[in-house]
Amino acid sequence: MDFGEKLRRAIERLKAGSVDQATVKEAVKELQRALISADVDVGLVLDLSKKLEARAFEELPKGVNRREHVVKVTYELLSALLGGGTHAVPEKPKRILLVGLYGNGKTTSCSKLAKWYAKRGLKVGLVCADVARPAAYDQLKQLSERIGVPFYGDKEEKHAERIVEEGLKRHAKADLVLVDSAGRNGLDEELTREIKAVNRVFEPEQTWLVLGADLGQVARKQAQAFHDSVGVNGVILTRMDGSAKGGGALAACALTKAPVYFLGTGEKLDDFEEFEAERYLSRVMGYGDLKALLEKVKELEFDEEKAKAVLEGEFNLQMFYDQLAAARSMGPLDKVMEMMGVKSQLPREAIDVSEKKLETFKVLMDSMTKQEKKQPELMSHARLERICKGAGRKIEEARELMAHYKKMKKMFKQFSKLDSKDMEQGNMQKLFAKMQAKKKQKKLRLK
Ligand SMILES: Nc1nc2c(ncn2[C@@H]2O[C@H](COP(=O)(O)OP(=O)(O)O)[C@@H](O)[C@H]2O)c(=O)[nH]1
Ligand SMILES: [Mg+2]
Repeated sequence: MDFGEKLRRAIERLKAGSVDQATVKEAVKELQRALISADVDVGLVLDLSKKLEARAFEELPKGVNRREHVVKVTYELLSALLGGGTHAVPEKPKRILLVGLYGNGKTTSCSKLAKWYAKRGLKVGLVCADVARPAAYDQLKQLSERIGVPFYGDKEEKHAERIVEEGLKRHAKADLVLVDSAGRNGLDEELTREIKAVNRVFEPEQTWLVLGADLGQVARKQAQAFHDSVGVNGVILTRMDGSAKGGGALAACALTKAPVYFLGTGEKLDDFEEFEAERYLSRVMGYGDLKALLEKVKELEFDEEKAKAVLEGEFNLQMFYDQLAAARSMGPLDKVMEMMGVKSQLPREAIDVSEKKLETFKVLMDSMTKQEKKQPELMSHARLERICKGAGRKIEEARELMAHYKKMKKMFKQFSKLDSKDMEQGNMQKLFAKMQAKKKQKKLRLK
C-alpha cells in the first residue's frame, strides 16, 4: 500500500457513519501509521494528531456537517505538514545553481529544468561544472542535445569556477544559465570550498538543493547542512516515483523553509512537476470527492473576488486552465458538472470536450508563460508557434484551444449581463437556467 492509499484509508474511516470521538481517534491512529511509514518525523506526527483532535470538534462553520468539517481539517493539516501555502516557482530566474550529493539526481534535474524553462520561452544555457566525474560531461551534453539547449563544459579543466566563468561568457545571450555542480558522498570541506568558489563567479540568483525522496526525514539534516555552508533557497525532490518515503522528505523540507519547487517523478525528461502541497495530496489520495467537498466548502466560503472577475467578463486563460485542471483531477467533466448540479443546464459545447482534448490543452498551456495565460490577447502567431514547439503539438491544436477558450469567455460574458444577485447567492444552477431561458427568448423573437 502506498502513501496515498494509506492516507485515503484514514479518511475513509471518517466518511463511514457518524463522526464521534471514537471515529476520530481511529482515523488519527490510521493517519499516524501512514505518516510514520512514510518516514515523517514522529514529533510532527504527534503534533498533527493533537491539532486534529482539538479542531475536529470545534464549532461547525455554516452549511458544513461534522464529517465534512473533519475531512477538511485533516486535509488542511496534511497540506501544511507537507509545506502547504504557495511559493510560486520563479518565472524568469537568470542563474540557477544545482547542488547536492552524488546520485541524488542533479544532472537529470538540470536537464529537466532546462526543458521546463525552455518550454516557457526562456533561452536556456547549460553548464557542466562537475569536475569530479568525467562521465558527468557526456551525460549532460547528451541530455542537452536531446532537448536542444546549448551546452558548455570542459573535460580538461579541473577548476569548476573557471568552467563557470567561461560558461557565462558562452551563454551571454541566454535568459537563464543553469549550472550542474559536482557531488560528493558527503558535504565535506572540499565540496563546500568548490561550491563557494563557483558562487563567487556565478553569483546565482537561485541555489537549489537536489534531494532524493528516499532520504525521508534525513532530508532535513542534509538541507540544513547545505543551507548553513553554501545557502540554499529551494529544493528539487527527486525519485518521488520510487520511494515510500516521499511524505517524510516533503515534511522534512517544509521545516527548512526552503520551498520544494519541483518533484522528479521518473527518469524521463518529462517526469517532472511543479510541487504544490494541496494538488499533490489530492492526486496521491486520488480523491475525487475530497476535491469536490473542498470545492463545496470553498463555494460556501464564497470567493467573491473571482466571482466578480467572472461577472465583469474577466476570464483569462489562467482561469480556463485552473478550471480544466480542477476538472481533470476530479474526473470526467460531465461527472463534475453533475456533482455541481449544473449538467442539464450547461450548453452542450461547453462540456463537449473529450478527455484527450483536455490533455492536449493542458500540455499546450504548460508551455505558456504566466503572462500569456493572464493576457490571452497577447497571443500572436509567433507565440503560438513557440508554444507548439515546446509542447510538441500542432498549430491547429493551439488554434482550437484558443477558439475553445474564446467560446467559454463569451459564455461567461453572457453571465455578466444577468442579474448579479444570483451570483451573490452562489446559485450557479439558476444562472445557467436563466441563460438558457434568455437564449430561447431570442430564438422566439426571431420567429
Ligand atoms: N526514478 C527516478 N530516477 C531518477 C529521478 N531523478 C534522477 N533519477 C535517476 O537517478 C540516477 C542519478 O541521477 P543523476 O542525475 O546522475 O544524479 P547526480 O549524481 O546527482 O547528478 C540516474 O540513474 C537517474 O536516471 C527521478 O525523479 N525518478
Ligand atoms: Mg551529476
